[in-house]
Amino acid sequence: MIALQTAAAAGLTRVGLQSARAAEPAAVDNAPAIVVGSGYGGAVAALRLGQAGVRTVVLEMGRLWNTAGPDGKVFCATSAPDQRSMWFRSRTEAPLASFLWLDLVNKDITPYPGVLDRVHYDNMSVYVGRGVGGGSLVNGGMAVTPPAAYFAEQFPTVDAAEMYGTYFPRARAMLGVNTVDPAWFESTDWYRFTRTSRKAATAAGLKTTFVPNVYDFGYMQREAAGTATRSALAAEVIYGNNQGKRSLDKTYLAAALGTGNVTLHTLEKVRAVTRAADGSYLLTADRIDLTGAVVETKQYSCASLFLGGGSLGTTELLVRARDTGTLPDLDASVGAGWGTNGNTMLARANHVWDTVGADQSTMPVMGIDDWANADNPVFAEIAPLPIGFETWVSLYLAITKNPERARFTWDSASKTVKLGWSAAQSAVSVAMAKKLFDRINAANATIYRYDLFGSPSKVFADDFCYHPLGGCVLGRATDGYGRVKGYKRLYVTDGSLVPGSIGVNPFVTITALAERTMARVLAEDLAP
Ligand code: FAE
Repeated sequence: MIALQTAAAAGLTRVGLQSARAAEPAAVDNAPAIVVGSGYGGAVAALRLGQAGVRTVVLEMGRLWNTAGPDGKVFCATSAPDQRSMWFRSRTEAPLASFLWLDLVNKDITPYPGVLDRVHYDNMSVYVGRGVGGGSLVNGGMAVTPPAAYFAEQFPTVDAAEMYGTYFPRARAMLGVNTVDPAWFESTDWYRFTRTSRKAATAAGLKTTFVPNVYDFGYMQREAAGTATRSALAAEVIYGNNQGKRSLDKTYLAAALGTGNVTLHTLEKVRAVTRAADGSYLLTADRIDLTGAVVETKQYSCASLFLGGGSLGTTELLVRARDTGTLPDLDASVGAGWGTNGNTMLARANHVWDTVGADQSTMPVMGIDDWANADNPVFAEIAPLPIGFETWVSLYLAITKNPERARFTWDSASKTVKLGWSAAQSAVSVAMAKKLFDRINAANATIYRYDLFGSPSKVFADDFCYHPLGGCVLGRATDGYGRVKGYKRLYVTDGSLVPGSIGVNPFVTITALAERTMARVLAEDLAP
């Protein structure tokens, strides 16, 4: 597998294995296939198209993250965020707003196409990755395969045996999934925080389970031994990992470029899609510079269009296309079926003797698994709070089985897409998380932390999520394989296919479903 080609500069707009084709064409740039977005869904599409010999262009609105900044690093430190941290912000917006109610976390920055975005809707904001690799650049790397029964409940028309026999294993192998060495886990200071949370869960009679990750645990052990440059052990995660993590630019996308058939254009945001009389798709994309100014508006055309802009990006494009009349035959269900995967963050205060340690790895490796509890299904990831001193805090990302769903709609006045999520819908997740953690607090005689999520004494972070899912749900807005209803050769391959909840961290499911779509589409629709 090769590494991504070195970019000449951060503002580079075109990367290929061979040298980039010469000048930008003045008019329409044609390709047999175009992929919008380079997260999990987009990366799988690009690789499988490239391997099948289909010349493919990938359009990504974020930048390529392979150029060192003035500090010699590609990504900035979490503790000292600079312009690289967030997508066109003048101040960072970290998930944990405060510590001891003090605004110690967020910093003023210069607007720039940074790697983490927080997209604000009414009552809900959504964290997403921006750049070549999408969410894989900023996420916690937890690579979880959902319980088969819940997968079947969410995807009743998908052959679960084929998913678990073929596509989940294929996805895990390509993503480089591995597990922490249990003996090292039990002995290292870097996972004391996890062991302390496990002890509290066990005291409440709850089950915990190890969770795989795409961070290279061999590398992490070398970090701990002092023989490798620290990344997960240097608090790096939400603004990017400089080492250790097998993000998509090192796996699927590197392999896609290695086919020689895939070209990647960065800092280009697709804003409109329509169809020409001959059935090809016409795309309008704004190319921005590092200040965010639109420096060029480009036109593309392709016979086959693969949408991998993520739940927000893909759904926004399609809702806009349907409701402004550029793709009027899209199904009425486009925009519907969106959920937060029941995400709620919270923290507990441990007793003074139950330390969590000043040293904390940023890669979670364990969850409290109470999903089988029909009364209150919750899977809670034991999350780090790596701020470099003892806090006695146990932090969690609870994934609850919240059945609430919302719809994206086109607002013609503001020319934007709105999300109809309400605070009452978040309250459903909070109630489920609270039920589980009240139990843990009762068993351990502990309390919640009140100082981490802003506004006086907010215990449950109910206003943001990391797992946006749905909007173009499989089998509703598309057929059973991601082919968009109403249009030939238009496909969705990303998290918008998942109907609002999958019960675990979602990227393995998104990747496996994309593998399934690509296998079917290449065999049936694009066969030579
Ligand atoms: P995604 O990875 O978001 O990729 C979409 C790409 O398309 C992005 O690069 C966009 O910049 C680009 N794009 C969007 N619209 C356009 C457009 N119009 N034109 C051009 N480009 C566009 O989508 N999941 C896990 O399974 N395990 C974890 O540990 C985990 N931790 C997380 C931690 C954080 C902080 C965050 C933010 C997310 C986390 N997630 C985790 C969620 C996971 O990253 C997410 O489900 C996937 O990245 C979604 O994959 P998609 O392919 O749907």
